Amino acid sequence: MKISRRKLFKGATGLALASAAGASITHRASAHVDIDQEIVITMGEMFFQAAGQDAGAAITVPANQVVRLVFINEGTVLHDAHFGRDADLTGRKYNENLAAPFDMLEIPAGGEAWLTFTFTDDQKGEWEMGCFQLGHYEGGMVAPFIIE
Ligand SMILES: [Cu+2]
Repeated sequence: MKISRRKLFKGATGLALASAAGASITHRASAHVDIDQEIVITMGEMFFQAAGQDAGAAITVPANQVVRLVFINEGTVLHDAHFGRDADLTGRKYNENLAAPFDMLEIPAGGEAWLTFTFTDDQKGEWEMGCFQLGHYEGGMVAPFIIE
């Protein structure tokens, strides 16, 4: 899997990078990849909602394509996005992390950020996207994340 990650916060100029063997990293804000599909996902209390879908509805992405997930936090508190299976509500993470070694994205209230993934055939299947801020997953801030 290739990961290109750019993280933009309101008023911030910092660039956060995923760093890992095998990850393709976007080091410059001017770098670009061609995006096959973009999905805008609104975050709020307590939900993920993909554009054109109901809150909490499954988000389906194709394997072997460059997919950009744009997160917009329209809520009033910080939210995060983890991808995986088998939620660990004590450790506040998924026991099986879809995007390892990428961990998760945190977006402050009013913030926006995006992730670009290319999932592989062996990642096809049903996963979840969840927010592990205390009480959020439990409050329903989780959605099926399906790679097909
Ligand atoms: Cu949250």
